[in-house]
Amino acid sequence: MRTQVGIVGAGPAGLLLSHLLALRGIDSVLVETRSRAYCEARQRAGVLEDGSVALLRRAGLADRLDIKGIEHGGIYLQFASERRHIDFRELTGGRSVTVYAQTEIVKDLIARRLADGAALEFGVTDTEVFDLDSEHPRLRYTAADGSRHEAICDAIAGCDGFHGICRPAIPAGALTSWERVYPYAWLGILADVPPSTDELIYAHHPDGFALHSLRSQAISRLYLQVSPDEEIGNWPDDRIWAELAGRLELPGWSLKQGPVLDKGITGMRSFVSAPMRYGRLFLAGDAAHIVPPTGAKGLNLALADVAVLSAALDGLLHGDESLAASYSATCLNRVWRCTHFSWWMTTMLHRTPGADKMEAQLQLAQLRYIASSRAAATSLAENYTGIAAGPAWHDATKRGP
Ligand code: RFL
Ligand code: PHB
Repeated sequence: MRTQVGIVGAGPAGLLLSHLLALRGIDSVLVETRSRAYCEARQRAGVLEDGSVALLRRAGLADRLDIKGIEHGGIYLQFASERRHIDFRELTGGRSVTVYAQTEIVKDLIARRLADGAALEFGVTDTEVFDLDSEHPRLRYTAADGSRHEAICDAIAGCDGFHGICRPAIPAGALTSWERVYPYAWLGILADVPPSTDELIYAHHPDGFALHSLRSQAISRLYLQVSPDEEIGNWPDDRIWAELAGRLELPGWSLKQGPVLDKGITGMRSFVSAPMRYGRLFLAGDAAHIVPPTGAKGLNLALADVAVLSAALDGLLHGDESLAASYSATCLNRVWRCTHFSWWMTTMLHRTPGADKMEAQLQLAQLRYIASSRAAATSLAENYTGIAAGPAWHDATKRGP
């Protein structure tokens, strides 16, 4: 089989890339190990930067997003029994974020790719990528019916997440990676109850971090900091609600409780692997970098990577290598900014097991500073709503012509 771009992984990165390439008249084959139902139900991110919303609109993918997405003009930071609003619109000249679940983006993308007749295969096994430093890298996989296939490509996009096969296919000496594993995890629930807040609440608490998010006016999404070796079986619903109510408690406010629809525990790490290209294999999204979820950046980074990659591949396939050559550096600029922001939010808001008493005081000093200094609050707001990466902001402080 011959295709222009072989894409591994039907998460947001792989699906959006195949659509953006199709808009440029470039064909692709996209293979995914999981079933369509699994991909559409996997509970993950919920917050889109305004740049991500604009990208999805430009790509003609925002019909449902424009109806169901909920625009938020800020967040609440809660600490020392106070809840302080950080007003993004006011601080950043009108910018906002949109609450729209990753599950919905994935559903929108799959429906659109199938309607457009894309080569999209779920339930594949034994995916392999070869000849990465040649002009025709190959993608091999076993389809759901057991037949073995080989796609001869002009380029391969590794969009197969942190545990995928593409990054490990790059010779070890060609990559440098940086990693930090945090000594805590998030227990997340999806609950059939209207949210008890109009905007997200990020709460610092002596018992550990808590986050109140939402999926719609009827469905809440909440998270609790737990130990990374915690077992979900130790957390019956009553215990989860009691812990959430305690950590989010505020005089005059109460947490509405309801049936738990889904629950799970996720570990937290920061990870960056560079460069994001080896020969004609390009890595995008979680395959190349992971951030802890506290800054709500992972999905946005995955979408931003493939926006850059679609233009780079278009150039490469038409004889202009310049954007492909700068792909990794362009993306890593944004990746490192978000890696720092996510680390900063995470370490400011979570209780570090075994830390001395000084640590909580330093965290509270930082939180009070954000709540009282326009400069500090603006820094949080512009990072959360999304800094447009690229020469414009990189060079913003340079003087002269
Ligand atoms: P994905 O979504 O992991 O998709 C990779 C796909 O590749 C498939 N795959 C393979 N397919 C074929 N052959 C193989 N050998 C394969 N190996 C793997 C996998 O089955 C999968 O379908 O990566 P992608 O596309 O890069 O997207 C990244 C995002 O999913 C991720 O960054 C976000 O979910 C992170 N994240 C958040 N990001 C935000 O921007 N805002 C948020 O509010 C936010 N909240 C979160 C989050 C992640 C969380 N968890 C569970 C880690 C909250 C949580 C709890
Ligand atoms: C979510 O709604 O799932 C969510 C929101 C904000 C975060 C992380 C996750 O920082």
